[in-house]
Amino acid sequence: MSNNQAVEYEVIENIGIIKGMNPPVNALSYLVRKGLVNTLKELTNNQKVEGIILIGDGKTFFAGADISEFGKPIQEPDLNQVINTFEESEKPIVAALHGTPLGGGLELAMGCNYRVALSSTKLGLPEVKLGIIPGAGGTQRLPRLAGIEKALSMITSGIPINTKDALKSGVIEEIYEDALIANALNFIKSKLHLERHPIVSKTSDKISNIDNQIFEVFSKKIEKKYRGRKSPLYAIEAVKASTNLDFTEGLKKERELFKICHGSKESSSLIHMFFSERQALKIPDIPKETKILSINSAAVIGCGTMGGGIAMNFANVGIPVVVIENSQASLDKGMKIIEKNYLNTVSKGRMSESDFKNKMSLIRGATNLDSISSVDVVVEAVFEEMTLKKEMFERIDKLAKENCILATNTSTLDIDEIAESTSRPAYVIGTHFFSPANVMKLLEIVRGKNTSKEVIASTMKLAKNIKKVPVLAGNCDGFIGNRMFHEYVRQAHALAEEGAKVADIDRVIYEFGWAMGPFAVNDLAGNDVGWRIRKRHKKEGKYDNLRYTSTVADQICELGRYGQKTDRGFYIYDTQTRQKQIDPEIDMMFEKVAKEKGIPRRNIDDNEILHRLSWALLNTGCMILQEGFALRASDIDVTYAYGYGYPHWRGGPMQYGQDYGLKKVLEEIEGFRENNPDMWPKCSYLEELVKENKKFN
Ligand code: T1G
Repeated sequence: MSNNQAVEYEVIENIGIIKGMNPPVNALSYLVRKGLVNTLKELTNNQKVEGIILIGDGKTFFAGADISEFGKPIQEPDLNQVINTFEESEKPIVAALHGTPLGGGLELAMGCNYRVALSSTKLGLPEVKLGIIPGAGGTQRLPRLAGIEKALSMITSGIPINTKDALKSGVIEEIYEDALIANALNFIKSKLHLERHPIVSKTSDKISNIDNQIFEVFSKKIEKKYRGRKSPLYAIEAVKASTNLDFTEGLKKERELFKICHGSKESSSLIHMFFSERQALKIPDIPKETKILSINSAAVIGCGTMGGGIAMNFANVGIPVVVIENSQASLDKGMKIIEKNYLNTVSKGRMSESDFKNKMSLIRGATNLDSISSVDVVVEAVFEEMTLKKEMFERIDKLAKENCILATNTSTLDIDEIAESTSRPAYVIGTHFFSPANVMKLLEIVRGKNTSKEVIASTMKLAKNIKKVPVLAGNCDGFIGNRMFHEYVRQAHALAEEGAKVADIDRVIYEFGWAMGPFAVNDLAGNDVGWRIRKRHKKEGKYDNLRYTSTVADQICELGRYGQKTDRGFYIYDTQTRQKQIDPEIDMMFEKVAKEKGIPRRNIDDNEILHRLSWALLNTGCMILQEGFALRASDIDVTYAYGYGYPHWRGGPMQYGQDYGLKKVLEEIEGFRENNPDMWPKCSYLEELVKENKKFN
């Protein structure tokens, strides 16, 4: 029977079953909340009903509050009211969990008397990932169920746990392999004879006599791990309240802290990220029903750092992959690195020995290109050099089977030129992985002018399957990510030539929340990579007339200071510890170059460093949007958050600028342009947005 469209119920014998019907994830929207309360009332009044099962229809139990309602006035009943009604029910309720009971969903389940689950269920309180804390009793009920340590770990990380863990820590009572409803029916029937049923908020054994030191230890850990973030710290405070306040007061404290987080920039930025990541999957000119090519086997050409990492992505999800090198020695070396990477995970206890063996068995090495003849996708990851790539694609074209996706891992080269060396440009696409390729989540997918819709849709799907976050880019030099990064690094060099110290530039960026500053990144990636690209640009006549041309970057490469791999780059690295040390020599090199170029030196404050670097990214991002090489500003934000270590909680380079105010950003850019016209190309798209007082998309 239907209470409203979002909640239905039925009665089987003496048990009422309340079912959430809000696809795709049963988010607890207003209609669901209202439906839940009304349905419970009906079942309470139904004399025949002695016990109740709460379940979600479709792929999951309630996966949390409806995020799209955030920021709008709350329509009652709010979730706390719903949970109270369930907790006070006269008839026992079991929450039957499957899929992803997350956030408000798990909070609702904890308001029921019992919880049982299918074994594949993942349970969690991921609110900190949205810059908030659990706001419907999660910080008060989870510690009572699972203990302080488990609650702190789950709530501050936001990472869901599996059912084994949930059973062990007392969050659920039983696990089933299948037949959830039938099992839940038996479960609740077996409890009907009891006079009393457990109520989580009324228990306290697991929160008594807690040593307060645990909160300090967690806070210290969190401050380091989530540098700059506030919500995980508020979450700790809320959990602490469960130990020194009674339930009602604890709930009030949670609400108070929830409200602080709810209105924060951290939260709006992370929510922007959540929706942007999903939006990036939608390609306007590619209909949902586009045919998807199935990918059950893969080949990766090149088993260097990138190739090996790419191959691991396939093996990790059970796709057999052949890696190809041109000599047995290089292949052996590459395979050893893959093995070492996996063994590292095993030694940390994050992978079992049998899992390791299974993954390694999916990766086969070969020195002959013929091995690609039966695979569904080939990813070329050879040296970044056009002639070499074209030769390789000519050979791949001759050997690969019909319908095979031919992907290149180029980070800057022209996809169309590569595609022209084959007889099937419709099957050629860019798949730009980020280093280390087995870790970094971003996959920049580059469409050439002839890439077919099927190939684009299939590659986007493949990216999801191998657990990457895909963003579609157009075929311009450097695509989205590196085209912007190139300007960002050029700006960093200009700052250093004008008088900012290398270490100060990196410090400002690190303090802003990036994983590393631009010079440290270059040292990590290898300064020779950019050097090669600049040499190619020079050959192509690009940037010839520019005043800032990363002169010192070229000079240090001429000195063999390629970065961490040579123990010297913009910094000096300790061979053993990798600890970096400032090298005054480098700042002197910048000073010398400035003198030669006639660039006046001055003191540059942190604010100017941050804004010039931030707006260099934003201005280039706007140029990319104007030229149609990115679909939307939010795709650029996703690119930076998942591929470049940009702090998610700042929302990405475009959103950060928009939050600051595009009008102010443009005014500052115009000021910077007076000094350095060639670094700040005028972008009519940005000017138009400001003129019309509009926002991105
Ligand atoms: N609210 C609204 N929409 C949601 C949603 C939610 N909670 N979760 C997912 N969607 C949409 C999503 O935008 C997408 O839409 C579609 O559903 C499928 O999602 C009071 C305050 C559940 C693991 O943080 O982690 O409870 O793009 O592509 O890969 O304390 O979605 O198709 O139009 O991600 O199968 C806490 C967030 C909320 C869970 C499923 N809950 N969701 O992954 O599908 S805060 C969360 C997820 C809260 C309380 C607080 C995942 C998923 P579209 P999808 P999926």
